[in-house]
Amino acid sequence: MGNYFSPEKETASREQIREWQSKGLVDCVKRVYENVPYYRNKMEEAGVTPDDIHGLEDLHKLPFLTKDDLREAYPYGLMARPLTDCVRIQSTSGTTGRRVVAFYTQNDIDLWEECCARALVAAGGTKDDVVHVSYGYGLFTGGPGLNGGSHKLGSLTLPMSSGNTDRQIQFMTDLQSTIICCTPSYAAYLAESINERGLRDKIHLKAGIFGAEAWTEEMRHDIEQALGIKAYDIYGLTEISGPGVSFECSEQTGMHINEDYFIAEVINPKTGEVLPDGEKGELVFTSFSKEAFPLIRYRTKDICILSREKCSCGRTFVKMTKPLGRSDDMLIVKGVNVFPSQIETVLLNHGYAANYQIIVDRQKNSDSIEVRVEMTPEMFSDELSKITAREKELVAALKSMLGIYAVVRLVEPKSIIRSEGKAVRVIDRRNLYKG
Ligand code: DLL
Repeated sequence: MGNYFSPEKETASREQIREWQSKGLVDCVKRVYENVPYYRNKMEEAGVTPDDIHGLEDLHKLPFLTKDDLREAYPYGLMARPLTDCVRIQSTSGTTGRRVVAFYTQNDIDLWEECCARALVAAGGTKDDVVHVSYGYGLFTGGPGLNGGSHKLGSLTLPMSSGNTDRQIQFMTDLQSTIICCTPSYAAYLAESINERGLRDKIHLKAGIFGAEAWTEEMRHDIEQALGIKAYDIYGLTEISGPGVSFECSEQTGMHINEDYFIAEVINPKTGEVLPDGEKGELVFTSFSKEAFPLIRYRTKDICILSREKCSCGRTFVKMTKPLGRSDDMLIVKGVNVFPSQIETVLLNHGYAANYQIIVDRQKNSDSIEVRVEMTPEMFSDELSKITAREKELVAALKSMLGIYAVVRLVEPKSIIRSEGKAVRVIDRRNLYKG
């Protein structure tokens, strides 16, 4: 048994949770049907109206929502409340087509921050902790989410944001940070930097809350050893609120989904059929409590397994495994979501053909991305300095499109192996999804 931020919610009976979800769903469907023409059209196309939805048992009648819907409805088309009721916008990285913009009322922010506070408490956090938030702040949800959760808990919050490792370590030692929140890759990098500087003894960390990208059990072990902490996983996505959709407890065997706010389903990504607990499939969320931007049956593209087995922490919320892969081609590199199509767009816009390869690797827990692209025969006959200049130009264009640095290598025409079937454009050497 442990401590909880919202004990009455986190340990509620399954019947109670089902009742919250049923009532919330019925209410949410009515709200979106009345206020969001996009939803009304979708429901009409599927031949379903709010009168058909009496509770959780009718969820399967509702159509799925995908990233394509979000793109089509960008930016305001899925809002269920007028803009004047909203107090915040968050967004994912990516080009307009891929970018997700989420809107929040004050209530939506409160709900989200409560989820993050629960994650902090599950990791042993209390109001006496110094919570060092090194997720990025800004449009990305990581920094604002954990920052808000830490405030809700009453902990002392250090809004460090990412980068400037020397300053991070200095604050960490001077102000005796006890909980660190960042991506697992950055945690590994911080751990390495701390140990290199011989400062391990000056660190007071006891726990870390790491998410936003896939990481393995081996990586967890390495970080725990290097920093002398317990490392907890946290999951979330901008569309549904941000970090804290689910979080790990002391058992560290999967993440509890905040089911008083979100309904989780796992489906067969090919057929859309709902799968029973224990089976692997695509995770789908219904954020029925959200006011400004509630999503019904949103397909996350994350592959995982749900389990409702009793947890020794006492929480009754369903648990999801770490994401075991994705059903689309999105990569997460240095914590940033990258679609190969974004890279292709840059290449084509700069006069290259679509003969390229993206190589993602992780050395010493730090991600790298290299783009190899074939020159046209005319470019190939250019002098070296011109080729180097072209590479630099692509590096800058990719940085501006993706927000991260990618190595660019221009290679000889016809040197990238042609595939007889689907082109193998991405080589991900990280092996991230082995659990
Ligand atoms: O990454 C929110 C977040 C911030 C979660 C900080 C945890 C901590 P997005 O940028 O919208 O939101 O990316 C969402 O990231 O669909 C997953 O594919 C992936 N992801 C998030 N958490 C994890 C995790 C934030 N713990 C996408 N393990 C999701 C593996 C994760 N993948």
